[in-house]
Amino acid sequence: MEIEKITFPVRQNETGSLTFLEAQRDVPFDIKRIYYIYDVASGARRGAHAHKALRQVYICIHGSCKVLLDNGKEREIVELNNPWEGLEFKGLIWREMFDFSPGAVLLVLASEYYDESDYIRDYQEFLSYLEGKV
Ligand code: T46
Repeated sequence: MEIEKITFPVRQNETGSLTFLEAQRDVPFDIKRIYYIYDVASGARRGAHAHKALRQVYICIHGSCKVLLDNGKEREIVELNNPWEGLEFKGLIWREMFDFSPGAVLLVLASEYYDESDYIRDYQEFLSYLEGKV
């Protein structure tokens, strides 16, 4: 699967923990946008789309959630449950987020401003788009 796990620096002492990340250093692109998903209803699924060009890193900064990844050939489920760990998408990947723990917060670092035309929100269209790219 075209993903990479990134481990961010942690500074920890008896008073608590701090994690930081710097664009082009800990995250391999310039960050133009940050957004976060929270207050997710019990049992809800989000996502069900792919991005054509957007570069992203997902970080579950509180609680946990699972991400179903599908590159058209294989499927994999990754659990995110560490505030110091990022999931980088490195290819065209269909994704669905589910199993959010109560209070979970999924933070996303993105390389571009919001652009709906970058989304593929239909699975058949995703497969066709993949074929066109091969
Ligand atoms: C992703 C996952 C993890 C905006 O207006 N601006 C924005 O920057 C974003 C991200 C969304 N929106 C609008 C578009 C929809 O009307 O907010 C609404 C909810 O977005 P969406 O249904 O795409 O939410 P998710 O949770 O399915 O997906 C979002 C991101 O869109 C996506 O890039 O990777 O979070």
